[in-house]
Amino acid sequence: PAWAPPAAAEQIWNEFSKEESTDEATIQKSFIRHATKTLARSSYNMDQFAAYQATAHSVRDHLIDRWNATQHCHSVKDPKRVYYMSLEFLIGRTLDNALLNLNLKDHYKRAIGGIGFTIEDLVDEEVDAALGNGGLGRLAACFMDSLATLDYPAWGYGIRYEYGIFQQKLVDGYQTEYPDYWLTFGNPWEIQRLDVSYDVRFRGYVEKYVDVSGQTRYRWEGGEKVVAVANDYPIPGFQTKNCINIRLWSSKPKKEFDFASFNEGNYDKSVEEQKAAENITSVLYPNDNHMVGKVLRLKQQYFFVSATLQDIIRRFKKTSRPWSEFPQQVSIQLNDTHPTLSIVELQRILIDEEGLTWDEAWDIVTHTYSYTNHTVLPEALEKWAVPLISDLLPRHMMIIFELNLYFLQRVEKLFPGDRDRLRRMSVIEEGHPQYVRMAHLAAIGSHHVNGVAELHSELVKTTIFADFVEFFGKEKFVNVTNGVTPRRWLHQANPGLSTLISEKLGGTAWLKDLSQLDKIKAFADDVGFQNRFMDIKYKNKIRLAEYVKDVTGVTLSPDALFDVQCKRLHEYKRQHMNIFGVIHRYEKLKSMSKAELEKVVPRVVIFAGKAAPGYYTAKLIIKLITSVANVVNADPQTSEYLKLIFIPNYNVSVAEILIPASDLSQHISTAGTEASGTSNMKFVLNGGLILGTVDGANIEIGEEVGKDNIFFFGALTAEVEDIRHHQMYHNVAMDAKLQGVIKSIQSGRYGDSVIFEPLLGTLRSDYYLLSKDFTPYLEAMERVDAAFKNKSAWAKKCITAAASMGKFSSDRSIQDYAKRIWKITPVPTTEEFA
Ligand code: 9GP
Repeated sequence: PAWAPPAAAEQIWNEFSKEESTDEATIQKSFIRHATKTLARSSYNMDQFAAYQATAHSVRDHLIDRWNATQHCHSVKDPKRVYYMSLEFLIGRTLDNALLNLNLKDHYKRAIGGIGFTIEDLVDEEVDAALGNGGLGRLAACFMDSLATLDYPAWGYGIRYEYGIFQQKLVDGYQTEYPDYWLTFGNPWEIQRLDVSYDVRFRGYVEKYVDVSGQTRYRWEGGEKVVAVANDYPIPGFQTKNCINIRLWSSKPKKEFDFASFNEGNYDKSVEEQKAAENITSVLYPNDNHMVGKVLRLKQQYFFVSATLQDIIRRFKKTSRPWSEFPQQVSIQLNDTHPTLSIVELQRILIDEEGLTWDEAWDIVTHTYSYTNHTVLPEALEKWAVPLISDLLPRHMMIIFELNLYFLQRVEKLFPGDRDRLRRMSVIEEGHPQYVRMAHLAAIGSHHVNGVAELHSELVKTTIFADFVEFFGKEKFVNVTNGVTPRRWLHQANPGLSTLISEKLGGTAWLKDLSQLDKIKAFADDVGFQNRFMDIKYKNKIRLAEYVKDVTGVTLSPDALFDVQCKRLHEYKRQHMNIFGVIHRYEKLKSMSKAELEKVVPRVVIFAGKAAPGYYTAKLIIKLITSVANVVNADPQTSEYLKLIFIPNYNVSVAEILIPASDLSQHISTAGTEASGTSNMKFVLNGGLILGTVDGANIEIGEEVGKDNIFFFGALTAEVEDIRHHQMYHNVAMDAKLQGVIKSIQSGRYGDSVIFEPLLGTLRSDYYLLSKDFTPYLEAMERVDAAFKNKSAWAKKCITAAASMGKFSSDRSIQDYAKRIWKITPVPTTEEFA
């Protein structure tokens, strides 16, 4: 270490660096100290937001103490660490989660109450950290919670975007996007580390030279440099001292501004470089499951990769181990292909800067990385134009060509003369221009490739990586089914249900071992328990109804069946099938007599989700939903039986209100398209049932909860290709009920139908099989309605299903990764470091 306290001072350090106690007076003192000293406020100059900030700073002190202890412990014990590299972390709010994980909620409730604020109000002041698009980013956040909770020595690495996912507002029923400047009033949860910074180079040229031993070598020179600065985001585990870190990089200019230009009077030019550098981490790309090949995005990826690797290598070098031990100390997980350049960058550093041979370096690389595939949708698979990479990263492009050559030579050896196979497996897609296939690069450079649910992992092996399975063997391709953290998605989002479960299981241990939920099944027939369980659901529905009233003005009855589909808008997720189903229901209600209407199960259909700003069809689906809602909600004849809501600006905090309030949720992707889904797990965990296709993790949820407690329908994955073929070449007529729905839209009942023609036009080729699945979908809905009528039987289904969700904790996913892929073990932060 650069400095050590003199012996006499050590005691002072030990004494004054201890975590503060959590009695009421100490918390109040800490709150007021932060209000007055950190925020420069006073008792006559406080408001709710300042109170949130003061509370956050006070809680942050606890996090930092634990963070320091954890890092100290890990430095001393020097275990193998896992580095989770992700361009997205969809964290949401932190205050409530931190209080619960630190077990300080009640303490702060009392202490803050004593000062004159209500902790629930303060929690609501926080702006979401929305540095992700959807499932992939939220999965990364759940994984961080599990890694911390299970005491694994782990770091998350990401980008500190100044603008997270855009804010969605509805204007005339259309989605409009507004920037999400989440840092306007600062972010109390991050620790800026101006001392932890690295240079990142772009462009330039490659120089060939002969080193002292006569070896031909290359070095990357020139170009422009920007600086990456670290911002640390502490992530506390639940009921453990362990507190891990997500390190988020922000970009800064290498030199603040060009003084020569400034003196010559070129004021704009003098700050140009600064602006360009800061742009790199300015905004999150808002595409989910869709690749858009923008230079700035490639820059973000390399910037992220370069800074992260420098940081990992600096830490590795502290212990002076030989390079050959790198894979024993370091495991790097690539969350999708977004950070795949990391593979090339490590190879470059090892051969160009550290002087290793190609083979030595490649051996280290391929024992360090593993890669998670999250989709097989062709439009989502990343590929970058060769000229783009050559321009931005000339040395990397050389290395990619070289490693591809060596790889294809090995393929040629195993399958001599099989040219089509070489073409299929190449990292380079031939054409004008050529492209780099990032998934191939990731698979070649990793020791394991995993899919995110059983079906998806099988599809990975039989579709995009079929040739790679033949070449590498099937052991390299594994499944790790996704999971969700029960701390945020049950304990925090649904305190009523969490309390009930803890009461029945005699404590909160189940929150760290979700398999214990199974014991709740014993109460599924108990009418008293059923009533309490459903009463909690009812209260959650009231909470949601209040929220909906607030944001949309529409009144909902909590007695109706709450039917929710909230996720990114995408044709493969088929929100349009849902809205077509709503139209069908509405038309049917309109044709019913009073007596018939009285037998109907009242239903509230709720949509939420963002569409990528450039995704025209997805945005039209939103417009259709809002247009139908205007008509349906204003119809006195039916409004008692059907309400339709689109909740704007879906995010983690909205999900926390929405999910615990649902009776039914829809996960209705065309079979084989949704890799896993994770909200499906959250809904069932919170006592709701699924209406879904035989896709992604729905299948495994079905296996756990039993076929009576899930509503499946629709074509199977194995049938999809044949159905598409048949539809294409055999003039198949559209499903009659769907035709009826189209007619209803075209009648102008929901406004000028011309605007919906492009959406209806997609049904001509019907790639996502709406026509084939529509009648089975409506039939499944009828089964739902019938089941909901029997209150006790419905409660039993919900209880049994929720109690069967033990498998879907992200703790289980993380243990799978740790044991089978990363080969790391827990390192609890012991008392001597605290
Ligand atoms: O579409 C998948 C989703 O099904 C999955 O749950 C999530 C987390 O594994 O990843 C999504 N994939 C992407 O966002 C892009 O590959």
